[in-house]
Amino acid sequence: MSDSKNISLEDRFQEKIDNNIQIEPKDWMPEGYRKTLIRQISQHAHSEIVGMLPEGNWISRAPSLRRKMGLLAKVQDEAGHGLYLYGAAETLGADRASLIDDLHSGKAKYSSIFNYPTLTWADIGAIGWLVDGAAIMNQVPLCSCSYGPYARAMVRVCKEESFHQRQGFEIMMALCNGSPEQKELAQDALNRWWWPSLMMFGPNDSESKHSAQSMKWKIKRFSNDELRQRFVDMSVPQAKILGITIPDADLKWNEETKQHDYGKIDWEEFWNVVKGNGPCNKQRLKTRNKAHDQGKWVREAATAYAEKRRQRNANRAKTA
Ligand code: FAQ
Repeated sequence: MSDSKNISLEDRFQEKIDNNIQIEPKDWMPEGYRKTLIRQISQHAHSEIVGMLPEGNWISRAPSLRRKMGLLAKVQDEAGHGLYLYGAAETLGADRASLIDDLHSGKAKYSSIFNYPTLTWADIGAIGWLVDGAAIMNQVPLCSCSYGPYARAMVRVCKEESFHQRQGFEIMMALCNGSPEQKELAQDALNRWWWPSLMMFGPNDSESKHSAQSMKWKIKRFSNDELRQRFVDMSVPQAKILGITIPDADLKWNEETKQHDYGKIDWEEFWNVVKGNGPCNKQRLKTRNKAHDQGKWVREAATAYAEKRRQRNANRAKTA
């Protein structure tokens, strides 16, 4: 660290980041850093919450008690992730109720992937395998991001996502080792979820408006394209083990780069979904709004209980 007295707060902050010293809620931080974190963490929280819906849709139709228990636990985990993340955003001064209002009004973004429908049971396998797989690839580096509360929340989230990925892969494995019809369901799910999973990593680096600054601040540790490439390289051998084919005619091993080359992503589809025009955007927001309205009495009861406890503790403190 520099000991110059003239160093600006901003330079001192960047020095801490460069020296891998984590930033904590009460530390000085540039307004842009705070805003970027609130944006990313709240979008991430919203994704976890909306992300419960495509899979929640299959809890009542899971093919066995064991599958139902696994899926139920997974969906509950995603709710927990959303809550830790809203908590992390609050440490930056964000108001949870306003963030949630922004989600419900359609103002806030959440991951594009959750606007696709879950048509068959195999989609639950594909989500666990691919969507949780992509989420882990993106989130493990966040465990060492520069903002302490976000990094710490990610440690537990990643452990749980690993379990989710394994349960998804195991569903795919069971289907691929089952009847020809079951294997066909698995292939169909891979066909529909592959490209949207690649889109989860965000636009190409050349189009990613936040990446350069977020990487300088070590909020992001790798670029969108770097993580997407790792995901492709990880998934290809897994698809081989399952015996199903990734729907990309241009996918091939590149001996020079020691990576897989892959085909062109349909960015028009991606931006269309991000702008609210994907297959399920409207349905997802409608369902979230309905759940929020129906939970009003729970929030009111919890607030009344907390207020009663606060008063009781205050009275006890007075008489002690
Ligand atoms: N969908 O400049 P960049 C999960 C937006 S959690 C929608 O590259 P950035 C767990 C971006 O926000 C999945 N919008 O942005 C689970 C920005 O818009 P803005 C969520 C997207 O932030 C599994 C604009 O495009 N994970 O799956 C998407 O540097 C199974 C420009 O993009 C996280 O949130 C997209 N895919 O990089 C749950 C991880 N991509 O704000 C249930 C944390 C980009 O200017 C079941 N987030 N946009 O209006 C991140 O790592 C980053 O925010 C990125 C985007 C990489 C997503």
